[in-house]
Amino acid sequence: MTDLRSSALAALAEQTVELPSWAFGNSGTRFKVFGQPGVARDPFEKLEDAAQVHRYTGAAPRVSLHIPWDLVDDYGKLAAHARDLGVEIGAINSNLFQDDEYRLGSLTSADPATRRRAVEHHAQCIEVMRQTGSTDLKIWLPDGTNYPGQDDLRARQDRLADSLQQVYAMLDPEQRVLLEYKFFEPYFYAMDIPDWGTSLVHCLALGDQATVVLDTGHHAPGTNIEFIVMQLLRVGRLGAFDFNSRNYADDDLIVGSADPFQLFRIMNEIVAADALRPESGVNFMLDQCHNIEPKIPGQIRSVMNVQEATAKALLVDRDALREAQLSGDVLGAHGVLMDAYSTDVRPLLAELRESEGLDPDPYAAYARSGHQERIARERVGGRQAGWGA
Ligand code: PSV
Ligand code: MN
Ligand code: MN
Repeated sequence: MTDLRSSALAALAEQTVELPSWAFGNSGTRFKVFGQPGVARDPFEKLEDAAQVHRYTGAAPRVSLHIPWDLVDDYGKLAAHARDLGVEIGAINSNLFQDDEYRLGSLTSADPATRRRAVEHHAQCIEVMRQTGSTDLKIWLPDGTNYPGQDDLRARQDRLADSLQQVYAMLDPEQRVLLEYKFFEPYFYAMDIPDWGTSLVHCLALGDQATVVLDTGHHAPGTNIEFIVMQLLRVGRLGAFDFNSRNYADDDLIVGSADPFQLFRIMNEIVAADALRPESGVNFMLDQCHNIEPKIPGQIRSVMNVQEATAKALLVDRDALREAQLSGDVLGAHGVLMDAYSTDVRPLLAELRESEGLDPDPYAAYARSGHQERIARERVGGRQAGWGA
C-alpha cells in the first residue's frame, strides 16, 4: 500500500488537465444565457481566469482556444500573455457550426466552394497554432443530415476524407489533428462523424498525426465509454478527452458530477495502459460550460474531480487484480476495483498539494483570495462564451 501510495503521488504530480477558454465566458442553453458579474470580456481575461485555476490546483497549465470565438489581432501577444501568467495555449478548436454557408455541410458539403472555405478556416487555425506554439488542432465536425435520402451518406464520407486530407497536408511535423465524434446534434438523422469507429477510420487513412478525441458527453446513454478508451489506447489513437458530465445528452456539466464511477472506470483504463504519463500523447481536456455556477470555482472543482478519479485509479492493486482475473475469481477481481474506488483520496491529494507548496484545498483557497469579488468589481460587461473578442 505504501508503494502504491508513493507511486500514485509521483504520477499525480505529473498529471495535467487542459482548460477550455469558453468555460470562462457567460453561457447557458438555447433557452437562456445567464450573465455573471466579473465574467471575462475577452480572450486575455479568459487566460487570466484560467491562470487562477492553475494557481490553486497546480494542475491546469494549458488553455484551449476556439477560433473565431477567441479572435485577436496578435496571437503572439496572446501567447506571451499566457506565458506571463504561467500557462500556455493548448489545442486550437476550429468552428464549422455557426456560418449560414454550412447549413448543408462544411467539410462534407456538395458545393466545392463551401468545402474550400471550410478547409481554409483550418489553414487559419494552423496559423494560430504556429503563432501560439500549440500542437493540437481539434476538429469537431458538426455536419450531418436530418432526413433519410437528404444526401448520399457515402458521398459525404468521400468528400470528408478528401477535405481532411487537405487539412492534414497543411500540418507541421510536430502538429497533430484531434478528430472528435458525436452521435447526434446539431443534426438528428445521421451525423457524418457519429462515433469513434468513423473517427478512427478517417484518422487511419490520414496518418500518424491524426488521433481521436473522446468527448464523454457524445455517446448514447448506456455506452461503455471505458471500452472505447481501452480500444483507442490499444491502437495508439487516443489523442485527447473532452471531459464533462451528462445526465441526458451533451449536457457539458462538471466532469465527475453525474457519474464519478464512470470517470474512475475511464481513468482506470488510462492507468492500466500507462497512458497518464505526459509522453503518452493523451491530452486530458475539459469541454464544459458553467451556466449557473461561478466559472473559476467550477473549473477548480472539475480539475479536483479528475484528480480524485485518477488517484483512485492509481490505487488499484494491479497485481491482486491480475491474479484474481487469471484465477477466474469474478467477485475477487471486482472487489479489488471497488476497494480502490471506495478509498477516500482527499487526504492523499491534500498531501500532494502541500508538497507542491499549494493550499490543500484549492476551492477554499480561491474563495478566500478575494479574486472573485475583485473581478466582479472591476470587469463590467462580460459577454457570452464564444464571441468574446
Ligand atoms: C460539440 O458539442 C463540442 O463538444 C465540440 O468539442 C465543440 O468544439 C464544443 O462542444 C464547443 O462547446
Ligand atoms: Mn467536445
Ligand atoms: Mn459537446
